[in-house]
Amino acid sequence: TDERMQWFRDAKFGMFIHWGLYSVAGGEWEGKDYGKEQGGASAEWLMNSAKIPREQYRDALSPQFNPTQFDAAKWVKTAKQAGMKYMVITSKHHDGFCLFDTDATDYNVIDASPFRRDIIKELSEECAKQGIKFGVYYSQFKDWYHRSRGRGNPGTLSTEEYLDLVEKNLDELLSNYGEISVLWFDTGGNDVIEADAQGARVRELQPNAAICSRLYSRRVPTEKRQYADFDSLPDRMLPVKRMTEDTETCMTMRHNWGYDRTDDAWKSPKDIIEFLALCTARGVNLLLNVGPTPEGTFLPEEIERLSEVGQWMQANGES
Ligand code: FUL
Repeated sequence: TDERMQWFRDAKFGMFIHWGLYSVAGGEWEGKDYGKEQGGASAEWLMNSAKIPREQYRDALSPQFNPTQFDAAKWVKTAKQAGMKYMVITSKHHDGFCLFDTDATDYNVIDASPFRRDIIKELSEECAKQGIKFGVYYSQFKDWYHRSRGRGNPGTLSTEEYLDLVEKNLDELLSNYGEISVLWFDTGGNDVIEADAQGARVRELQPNAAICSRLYSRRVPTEKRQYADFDSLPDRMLPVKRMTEDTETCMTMRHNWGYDRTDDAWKSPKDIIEFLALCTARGVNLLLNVGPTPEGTFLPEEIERLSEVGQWMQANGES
């Protein structure tokens, strides 16, 4: 793992992007605010928080997903200027909607949205072009659209079919987009065999990809997390001592990860810079999150913070 993970150690700082159908809703459903600043779950949890039936969520939001101002070159440039060395985007979050072209489900940006552009393709190509590493977040366990959740919530797929979908999605993500440097799994279940199989698939198709420990449930002891290349700490957590193992923490710029229309709990540029400095001192990578708008842009507040971080990085010889 040592050689394989060297880039990750050197990188220290990356951009996290939460973007999907939930961005269109911006934390609101039928006039009610479900965002985290309201004490609820984060905006990308809307489908779950507002208990929206899958067809209703899909039919309301997917026809509106048309981020015509999306410009991969601009996003990657903004990340680079902030001093970030890698980018990780939600290829599929818990709502099940895929931001990439897939043959395994119609619930994707090409078949189910007017946008019809493969976001993962455009970003992966731009990252390669501009020389930063590219990775994908993929919610392997929670999928409120496809996976059956017991009685009254049948899902479109049985467990077996769902695992098949995950396998196909992984094959696509790991085969069609050049080098994938991070596979950011999230909130794994307790089934170690299932997780190991997914980890093994990643290792097989992209031997150099760094796999996030959230492939496994945190209840699975560390020594049994065979395919976890780096430990992903709970959001914004920092260990008290300097880490010698590969570790990453993530943080968002306000309360919500996905775009939220009313969240104004912005962390100050100073807060962010201090946290980054602390992360670096503890030997922990920081994945700093933005939640782009439904139009496909970063918010002015995000751009301002990223640019201040970039100036600080430059002043400290870290560009
Ligand atoms: C959590 C998810 O449930 C949140 O929606 C978000 O993606 C955060 C980074 O990880 O596990």
